[in-house]
Amino acid sequence: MSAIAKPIPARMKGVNRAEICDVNFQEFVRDWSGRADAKPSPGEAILEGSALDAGGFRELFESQLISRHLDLMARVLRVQNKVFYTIGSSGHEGNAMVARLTRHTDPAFLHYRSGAFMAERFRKLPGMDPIMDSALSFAASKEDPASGGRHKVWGSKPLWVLPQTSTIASHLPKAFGTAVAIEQGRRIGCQLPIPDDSIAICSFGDASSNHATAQTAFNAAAWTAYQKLPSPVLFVCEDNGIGISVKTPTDWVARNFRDRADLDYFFADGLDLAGGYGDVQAAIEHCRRTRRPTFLHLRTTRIMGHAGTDFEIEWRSIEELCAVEAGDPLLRSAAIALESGLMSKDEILGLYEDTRRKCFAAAEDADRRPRLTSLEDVMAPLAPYTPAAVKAEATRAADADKRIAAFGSEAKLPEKQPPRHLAIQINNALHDLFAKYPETLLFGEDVAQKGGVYTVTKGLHKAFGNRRVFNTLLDETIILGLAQGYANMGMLPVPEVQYLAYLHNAIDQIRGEAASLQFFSNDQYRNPMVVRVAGLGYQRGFGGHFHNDNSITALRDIPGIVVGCASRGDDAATMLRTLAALAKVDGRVTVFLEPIALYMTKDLYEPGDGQWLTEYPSPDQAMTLGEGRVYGQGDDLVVFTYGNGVPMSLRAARAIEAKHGWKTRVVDLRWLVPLNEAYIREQAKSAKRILIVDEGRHSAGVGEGVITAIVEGGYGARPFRRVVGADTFTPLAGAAFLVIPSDEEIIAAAADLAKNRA
Ligand SMILES: Cc1ncc(C[n+]2csc(CCOP(=O)(O)OP(=O)(O)O)c2C)c(N)n1
Ligand SMILES: [Mg+2]
Repeated sequence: MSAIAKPIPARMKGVNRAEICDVNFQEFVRDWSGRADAKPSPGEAILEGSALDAGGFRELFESQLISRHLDLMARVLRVQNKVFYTIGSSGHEGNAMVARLTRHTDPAFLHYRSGAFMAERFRKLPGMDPIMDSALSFAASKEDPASGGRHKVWGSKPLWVLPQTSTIASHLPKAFGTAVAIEQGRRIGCQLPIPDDSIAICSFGDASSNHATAQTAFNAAAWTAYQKLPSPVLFVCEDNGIGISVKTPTDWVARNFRDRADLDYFFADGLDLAGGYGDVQAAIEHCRRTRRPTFLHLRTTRIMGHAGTDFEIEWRSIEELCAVEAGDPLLRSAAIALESGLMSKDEILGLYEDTRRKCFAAAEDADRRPRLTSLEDVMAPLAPYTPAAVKAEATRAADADKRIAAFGSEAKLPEKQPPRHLAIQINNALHDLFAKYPETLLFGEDVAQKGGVYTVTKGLHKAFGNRRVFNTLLDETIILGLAQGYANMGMLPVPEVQYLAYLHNAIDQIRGEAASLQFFSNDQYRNPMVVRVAGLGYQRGFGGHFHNDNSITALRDIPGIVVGCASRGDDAATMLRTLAALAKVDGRVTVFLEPIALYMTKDLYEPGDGQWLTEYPSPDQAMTLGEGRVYGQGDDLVVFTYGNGVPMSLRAARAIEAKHGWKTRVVDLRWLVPLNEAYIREQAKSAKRILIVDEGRHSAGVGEGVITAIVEGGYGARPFRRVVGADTFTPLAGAAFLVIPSDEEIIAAAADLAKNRA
């Protein structure tokens, strides 16, 4: 006999699904007609056979209700402009079980549907108020303890919930990185900020589990476990069967993850606290005990659409909508409360209304609190810089005995050696960083035994061992995710991206993630790092585009980061000290851009002149952020440049002086992000003519920034020319040199300026 579909009452066909779910719950409780057991004591199983006791159930149920009423409140107050976010947690309230069964010191990287998880985690510390804290975040209040009003985000410093961006899946690599760091920190003797047996928790949706950034984290975790290395990360896939409007194929998540090698799969029903609790517990205990990556597939549903703006009624059938809403986990929780005899109908409805009242009262209160009203306030946590402390830290030498141990003997200290080229001095500076900071880690592709493809990291592995210098799997996203993880656990990561061209496929880990953490957490969380990137053009006999990439623009517009580019060995050493100090003192994300073509360059003007070799600066010297290096005193022509442009411009300047009789000055900017506009103007002030030599691309490159600084400084009337890379990819062999500036072009640009008598 075929089932006869029940007619859907008119009330249920309404447009406002939040109201319908709200009424559904109340009607469900009122109309419940089952038989109640005798009231259980708090320590008794909530239902026969359940791993959850009655006391625990009650708290979880309360957390679920807080989460639900925050959602309902947001829908009502959004239209009054008191709340600015309506992506809810309804249908996902089972994630409170994960919070209950983990510790508040287990770092959590959460999906945006984590209201119940948060409410439950708030119980772990006394005196905290999940409703008010959440309301402040919904209201974008300056007093929002998670982000200071910058983002509606689940976050808490005391509860170890690191705020996440809205980019789905982008948090999985750093969650994995944090798990690895928990284990590795102990091994290198670094004091962790959390207990040694902590695990990293990471939740995300079913659709997000397909994302490349998620997949690479699963892969990296499994790759690690396969080698019997620990990575205690709990991946929680909150499977509601849909991503905005795209359905996940039935059983896809189970099928995709159930049998993955070295990713241990558990399923739990997140719609049923009594039924799901034991399975959630099993997954968490497994992760903590075995230190293996664990995949918890948590069944959820999505009530009230993707967000307040998603009118599901317009694109889904009413029958389907009603069926989804009938699976509301709060109906199941109410039924458990009633069946078990724990709560009466009136108690449940009383608690429901009481929670509603609290959420609305908190939201109204939050609406009266101050919001961010000045640009200065908004940007305050973005790029902290305390120059005196940075200078003091950068010029603080490592203990003499540690340096001697790092370099082998006193006689081998680099400052006692003859002048050397860039690659050697970077290598020396890295040794020094390792001697100075025992929490430094260097990792990337081929950096360990081989010492990098250009031998820049040679000897570090031998000197400091596997635990501090190691090869990663081949994935830049993971390299940068690891960096964030180590930073979260108090270490100083120095990840290497082998070529600038390969930064681009992973750049969101800097742009969206690492660089934004300080901003979105109101400077409560920092992930300091020094990212080494080898790049730029002019390599002879090797290359093509991918080894000669000159796209610096991708880094230029990332707010808050620092990018330095040293063209000679002594500058590299003093710059690295400052980058590390910026990371240590101010928590900054810094990038050290290494010009590959200058690694081995020894001569400047003539073969054999050795003029591009430099002495190693003593360890009490450091470069000030933003300060360039000036060659020559002249004003007839001032050349602004960086990287390979520096030696080229110096050579060209000699020819230009000879030809035009001009006294020149070549300014190596050294710091590319942020550009020091005041410094550029100072240098431009007395210039009679200006040349900008920029090996990056024509569009949106460093040169554009220099010109803007000059023009905005009021010096735009000076005759100027720009010699700059073309807007093209770099071809192979000799043709590569056609697309980037040359000595001859610089000389020609000066000749052109000479014709300009203005
Ligand atoms: C990288 C990225 N692409 C697209 C989006 C837009 N977006 C936000 S949520 C979402 C669907 C996510 O679905 P799922 O992972 O199943 O989570 P759910 O919302 O169902 O809980 C999409 C496409 C995004 N935030 N990030
Ligand atoms: Mg989903």
